[in-house]
Amino acid sequence: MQFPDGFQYFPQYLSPIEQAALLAAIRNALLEAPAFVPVMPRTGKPMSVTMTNFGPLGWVTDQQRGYRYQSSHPTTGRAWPAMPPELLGLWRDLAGYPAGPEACLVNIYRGKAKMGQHRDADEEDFSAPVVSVSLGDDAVFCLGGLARKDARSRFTLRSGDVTVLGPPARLAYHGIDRVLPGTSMLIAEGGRINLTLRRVTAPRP
Ligand code: MD3
Ligand code: FE
Repeated sequence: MQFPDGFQYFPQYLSPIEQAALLAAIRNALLEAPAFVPVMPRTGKPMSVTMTNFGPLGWVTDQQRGYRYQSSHPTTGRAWPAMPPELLGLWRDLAGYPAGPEACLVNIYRGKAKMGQHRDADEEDFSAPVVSVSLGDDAVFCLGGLARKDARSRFTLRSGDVTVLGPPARLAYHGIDRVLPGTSMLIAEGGRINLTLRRVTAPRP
């Protein structure tokens, strides 16, 4: 398929050993920062994924205060676990951006979990890319354009695939239609985990 400007796709960028190391770091982080159920602002409708974060800032949402980044876990009140060094290296190698990532959102898909079409627009700095890593079962990724009505294309994201979403694709609509059970052996209990590395604030000049 033909990718939009600013979208880069690196299939199988991470070796099975690198994928397993990241999974171990995620399992460890979940011990201090348990997965939470994100809910839609205003309606309070729960999303089907669960989430946690690495790094100085984490993306959270609740009915009252909506989507935002904050430095503490929504239920424990503790700081998020540190960003694993492998992810800092991945950002340095692929982001093409002078400052480091501030947040790594961890999306956990089990069973029929999916993610509806949305834009990532809660960050202050849209000039920085979003770098994403897929782990576990295959997912059907849906990528649209800058307007919700724009045509969409679909392709499969597999364990070890990395995508980089820089401008102008940075503000494109996208979502995960479904996860295909039993397509990867990485996660023993099945399911999929997606990491998105993000710059949230504009770097100090
Ligand atoms: C395209 N995550 O966390 S990652 C998200 O697989 C999110 O869990 C999906 O969308 C997942 O916000 C997709 C690939 C991705 C990430 C950011 C994008 C695609 C993007 C930003 C703009 C356009
Ligand atoms: Fe997104």
